[in-house]
Amino acid sequence: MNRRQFVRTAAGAAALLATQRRAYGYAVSPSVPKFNDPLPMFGADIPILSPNTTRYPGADYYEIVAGAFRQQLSSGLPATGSRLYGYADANAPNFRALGGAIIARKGTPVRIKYSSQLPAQHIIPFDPTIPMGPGIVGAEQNRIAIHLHGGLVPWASDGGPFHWVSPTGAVVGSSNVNWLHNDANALTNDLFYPNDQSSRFMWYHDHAIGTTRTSAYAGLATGYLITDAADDIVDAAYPLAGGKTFILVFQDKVFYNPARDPGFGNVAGPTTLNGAAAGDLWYPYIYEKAIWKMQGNAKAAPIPSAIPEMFGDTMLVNSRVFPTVSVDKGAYRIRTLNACNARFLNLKFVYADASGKEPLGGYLAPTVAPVNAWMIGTEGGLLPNPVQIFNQGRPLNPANLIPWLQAPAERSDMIVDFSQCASNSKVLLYNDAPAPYPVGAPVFDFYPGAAGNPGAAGIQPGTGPNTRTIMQFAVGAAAGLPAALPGLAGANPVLPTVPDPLNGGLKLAANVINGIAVNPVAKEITLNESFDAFGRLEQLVGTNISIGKGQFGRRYMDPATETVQYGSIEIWNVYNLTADVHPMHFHLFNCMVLRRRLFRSFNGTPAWAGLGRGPDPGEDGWKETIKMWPGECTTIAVFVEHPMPAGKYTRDAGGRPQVVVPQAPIGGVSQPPQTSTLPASPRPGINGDEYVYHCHILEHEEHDMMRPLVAR
Ligand SMILES: [Cu+2]
Repeated sequence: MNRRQFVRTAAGAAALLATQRRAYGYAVSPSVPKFNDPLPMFGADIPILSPNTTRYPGADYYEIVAGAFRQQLSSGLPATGSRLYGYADANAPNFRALGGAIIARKGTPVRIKYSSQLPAQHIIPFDPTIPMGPGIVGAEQNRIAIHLHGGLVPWASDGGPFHWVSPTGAVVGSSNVNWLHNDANALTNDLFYPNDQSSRFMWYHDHAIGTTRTSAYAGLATGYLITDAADDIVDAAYPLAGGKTFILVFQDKVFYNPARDPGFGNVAGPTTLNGAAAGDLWYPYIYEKAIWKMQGNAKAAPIPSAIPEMFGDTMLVNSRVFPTVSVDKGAYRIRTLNACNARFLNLKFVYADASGKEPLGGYLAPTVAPVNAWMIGTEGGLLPNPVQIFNQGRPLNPANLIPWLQAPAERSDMIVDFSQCASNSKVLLYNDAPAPYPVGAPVFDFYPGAAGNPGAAGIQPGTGPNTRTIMQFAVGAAAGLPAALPGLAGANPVLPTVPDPLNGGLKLAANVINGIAVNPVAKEITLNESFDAFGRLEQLVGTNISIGKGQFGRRYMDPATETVQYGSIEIWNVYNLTADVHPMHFHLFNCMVLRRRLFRSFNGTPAWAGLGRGPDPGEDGWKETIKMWPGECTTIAVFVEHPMPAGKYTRDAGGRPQVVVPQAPIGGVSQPPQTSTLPASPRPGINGDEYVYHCHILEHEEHDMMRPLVAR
């Protein structure tokens, strides 16, 4: 049985029934011209915060506020702008989409105090019926929790689901502890990031339970870059004009078009949207049976309702709709982030036709542009060696049609060489990943004449909606930098691996690595699909122990089942019993892909279908967001480092980590340092340090594909 056959026979592909839509169906965005607007650049158009370096000597200190604002995201959208959420410097708030980015240096801690100015009512319909834990009510739709995605940080600064605070700080989630503040007005809204990680492109985004998917969609997300000496060498080889950092953040959105959905501005139920205007963000709020599977004779879902996956119809890069950027005929270092809620991106470079806006050769057989591209890093930093992704625009391995498939939350660090492209040509960044991935539903694929999409007739060439033509590179005539690949060997060491002839793929090279014994007991994890009390699809994570009726899936609020030890190496086997690829994201630790292996059936143990295969190209470094394919067991090696290692941070009598915080002088009088001790999580049943792991399809994460991760 191959992957596709499994998908066909599996018990529940998420969205296969899309043959008709209601008036308020999915393609509601107005037509917006493509490639008219310049690509915003981080550091120029998108604010990068400046640290206060004197408040806590030796650390970069930031005060960040989350707020609502309006900004025009396309010259083709109303000048009044779209209503958005974002981050800004709390002392001089200048809210811009994706604003509040941070550049950190390895070895220099970052401290953050954060607060919320969000409105009491969310700008995206709020569904209180998905699990949110005790004591959380709709009036706290403005709560926030800042999670540093990819950060090796003490658990109390992880910004997990229950780390949220309300705007005044008067109400906090049950995981919030006050350990860094020693002043009289102690609040629990501060964070400590040690930054003892190699260079890597991370991001921080909201993670408050019940509003993660909607607050991230509304805009609470931006970049967080750690640099180090190895990174400097790469940057020196690829300087960009003005010293700007070439980052591409991809998002799919829907912009409200009142002609298509008159009801959106006044959604019945717990939330009304207080006058959503044309051009504001639109988000699905009705569980449409015509699109989503529903259990048997289930009663109607509430309105507004959570939905299984949010797919936009209009693509943004760096907060701009279908932008364009001029490049020389040379090589660039480009870091990317898929910040879509649910959409996978299978990226490639294609030539544009004479209009410059549509793919030459059409949508089904676009003409590749002769771009050479190498991946040099992913979520966990630099790879052991550069991996060529495209040769003259074509996959290096002709059988691999998805060499640059980016799931939500995945990042890539790329060297992209336009030198072989025709002078003054237009090159489009093109995506043909089905949505949901990998089966796909035509209703979520937007381009002129899109087969099977009932909204395609309204899509004209040169305009959105469109989810295939993401952005345009306007290639000039001048020669640029050569693609001189950096030597990466030794910059970011990985665990040693060897081929595993018994199982296929790779295995760790030894039972003891760097003095650490590999835990001989692997963790057995399952990814599951089920239905909730309303008959709605829900995704779950479980172990290989049945909880009855052959079901393995557990909910986030169920007791923790995964505990890891600091300073350990473990093997996790994750069996995907669903029909979707799930990008599983692990807080706290990085991991390495060892093997993916098909199984025919799973009843607690797998019946294998042959040997497994090793990691895909570009997966041979550290990762924290890993694609888990349907019908496969993905085996990963997990390295659990302590975010505050004993050699650098002291311990109290009970063995709890401490951070000694230098204090700035007050009125010229030097102040003694303060010692802050990190407590264990107060949440019942955790009995240790509390993290989570979850699918990074945000609608899956919140309903309910997330589990506690306990570290001790
Ligand atoms: Cu998922």
